[in-house]
Amino acid sequence: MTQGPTVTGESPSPAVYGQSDRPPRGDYSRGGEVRADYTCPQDYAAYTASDHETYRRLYERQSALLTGLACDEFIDALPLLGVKDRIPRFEEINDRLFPATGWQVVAVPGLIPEVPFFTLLANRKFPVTDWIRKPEEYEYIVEPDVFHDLFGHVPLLFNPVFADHMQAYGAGGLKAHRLGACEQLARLYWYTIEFGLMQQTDGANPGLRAYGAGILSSSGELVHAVTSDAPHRLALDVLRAMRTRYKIDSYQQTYFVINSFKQLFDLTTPDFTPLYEQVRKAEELTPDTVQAADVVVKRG
Ligand code: HBI
Ligand code: FE
Repeated sequence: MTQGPTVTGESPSPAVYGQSDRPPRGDYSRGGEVRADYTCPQDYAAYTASDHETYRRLYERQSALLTGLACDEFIDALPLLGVKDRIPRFEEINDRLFPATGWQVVAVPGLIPEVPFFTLLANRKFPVTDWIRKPEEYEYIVEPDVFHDLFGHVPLLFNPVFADHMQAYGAGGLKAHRLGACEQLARLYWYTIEFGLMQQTDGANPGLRAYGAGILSSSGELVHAVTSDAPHRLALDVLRAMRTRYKIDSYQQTYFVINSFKQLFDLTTPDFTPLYEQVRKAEELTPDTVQAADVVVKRG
């Protein structure tokens, strides 16, 4: 478990993204157990039998759906998570993850502000929300919970190329914060790490596959993103993705497609400073827009 200064007296405040008319989920006080870096102990004893059952059912349904829809890298890595019949202890995941790629998962009480979020990633620590959705939210939840964070994000942290990409993203996020460009970078994150598709060319069965955690942790969106005729699918262009607004409470209308994690890593390695300037000058695009300059993989 990460050691950090414990916040005494005052607790870190929750992060709120976008407009919201309901209070943020998660307990950010925990009797003073949330540290200044927003990490906290995973309160494993607090999980009920029903919580473990929710995780088990979500894992079972989602893992049965992956063939032909998820990228090979994800399918290969998922078993490395280990536990499937209850909420895992984060330490037991770290026993495997740290030796594999130097990453660790750390517990957080929910969404955290951008700077602590990027700081953790830059240090190869992935913040995982420790609470799980209630049974009545089984099908859909807007905020990340432990199932989204573990099942969706953590398997690819066992992949060395993707693992390096996530650390670089954290470092890039801290720079974006200094440049006042978090919104632009958050859009790229949304359209790649959360909702990215990959055109898989090698392997036994080529085709369009998901690698984004928001897709991989949702049974409805996994089928929609890969097989539906409705959404647009465009080749990833970093500037284009940064110009595109996104919706957090419906299936995406546009997905951006990469060819490989190596390509994603190469596209996102250059200094984004001049790009942020270009994005600021360019017009914002709605999530359903297709432009003449877009490289269209499949028009919706
Ligand atoms: N906090 N716990 C948590 N999980 C996230 O995915 C997350 C966050 N804070 C900020 C954030 N994501 C986004 O703003 C990033 O895209 C920048
Ligand atoms: Fe996520």
